[in-house]
Amino acid sequence: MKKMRMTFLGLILIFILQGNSILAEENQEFVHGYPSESGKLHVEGNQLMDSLGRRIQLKGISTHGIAWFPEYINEDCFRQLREEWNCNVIRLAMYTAESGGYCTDGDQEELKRLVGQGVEYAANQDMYVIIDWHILSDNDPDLYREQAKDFFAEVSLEYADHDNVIYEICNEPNGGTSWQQIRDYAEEIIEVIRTNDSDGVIVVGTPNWSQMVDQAAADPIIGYDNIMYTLHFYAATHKEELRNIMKTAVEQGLPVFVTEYGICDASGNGAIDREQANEWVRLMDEYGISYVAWNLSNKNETSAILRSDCGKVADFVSEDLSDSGKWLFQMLTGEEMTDVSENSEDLREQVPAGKTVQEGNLSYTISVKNHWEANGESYYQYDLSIQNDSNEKQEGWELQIPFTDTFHLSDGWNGDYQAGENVLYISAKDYNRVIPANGRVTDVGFIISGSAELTVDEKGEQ
Ligand code: IDC
Repeated sequence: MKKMRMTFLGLILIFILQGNSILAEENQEFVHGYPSESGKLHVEGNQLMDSLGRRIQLKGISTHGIAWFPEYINEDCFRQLREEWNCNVIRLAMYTAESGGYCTDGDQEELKRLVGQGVEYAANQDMYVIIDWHILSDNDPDLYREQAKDFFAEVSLEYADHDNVIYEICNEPNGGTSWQQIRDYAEEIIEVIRTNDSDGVIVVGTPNWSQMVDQAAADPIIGYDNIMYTLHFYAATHKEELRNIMKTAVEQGLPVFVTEYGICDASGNGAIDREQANEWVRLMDEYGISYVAWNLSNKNETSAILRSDCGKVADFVSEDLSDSGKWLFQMLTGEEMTDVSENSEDLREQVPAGKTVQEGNLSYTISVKNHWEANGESYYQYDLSIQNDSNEKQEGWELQIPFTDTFHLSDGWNGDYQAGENVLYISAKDYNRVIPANGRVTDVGFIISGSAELTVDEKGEQ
């Protein structure tokens, strides 16, 4: 009897231990690997794996349509996304049917050239890259099946030896296209790709704008390795119900890849739903699902990560970002973006102390608050304060600051700025033009860039 009890306890112990090991496995971290270390990817069960046999999670951003926004395919932009935004993947969205689409009126050679550049820049910058056959208004991938076969035959031949390439063969089937139809198309395209690239990861779209992963889970493609299935969501439209569909499909063993998502509504516009967005991120992180945000552009729509008045194509600072962009940066890095490029060289120690210039009743103190190197240029952030030394209020203030060299004014606040040759003119804003008796105006500042020796020209000082 006593022995029996021991055995029974032993059994309980074994169950507890097993339970723990299952839990431990579920909680296992997913690596955020880059191609130089993680190498060629493959799929095991429902999980994307790296060449070292670790469970890997990709997180990054998608371009907008490359026919419309080709300018963001540049290496500086990719470098920043990789180094400062921690993106280990970028998606190249090539629309097939919209204006400029690959299968309609687009310039096919130019589009392939852009894809080629994107792949190279991603490889140089140590990122995975998704070549996205972006069907949308064409509903059913079968419509341009022949073109898709030719395209994927070409790119898979060209990039077969690129370990960083992932093929996405039909962005979002819709308009009632069934899983059977998609599967039929997919099998033919997979066969074409496999002729050249025997094991590259291929992502297959699912019905209803790549939402019905349950249908794929019920009837997955068999006979090929390294196949994943697309789920897309827009957090202000798709919530708990779609999350449950994703969860169930993954638990049934389906490898799901979120190759596109937005935190606004499904139009790519409208209000942001942070709460839902965070729920999605939490779930994807829990299951190690990879995710790619829509979109890298300055289009005037909520999902664009850049403000529409941002004309830059790289070296973005926080002021260039839309609310979606700020959210994305913070989600990917765990930090808010500062205006000082993270990998720029911080030269704060060398910053000289402020100097004061007296003009009538006002004394202006100018000091370099920060100094850093970025993009081969020296940046200087100046701080300006204006002290009224008299017992009477003063109305209006202005200052000319001569510099030793030419410069570029990159930002300025709480003043009106005008850059002349080697001289910066600053005057009051309406709200800070009146300085009370013995009062002070502060928080005026600007950023200029130029040569490493650039400084205030004391000889020329007015
Ligand atoms: C949208 C773009 C928009 C463009 C439109 C083209 O944001 O600027 O005019 O496509 O028809 C998707 C699609 C993606 C959509 C996006 C937002 O994959 O192409 O981009 N979206 O509507 N699926 C769900 C949302």
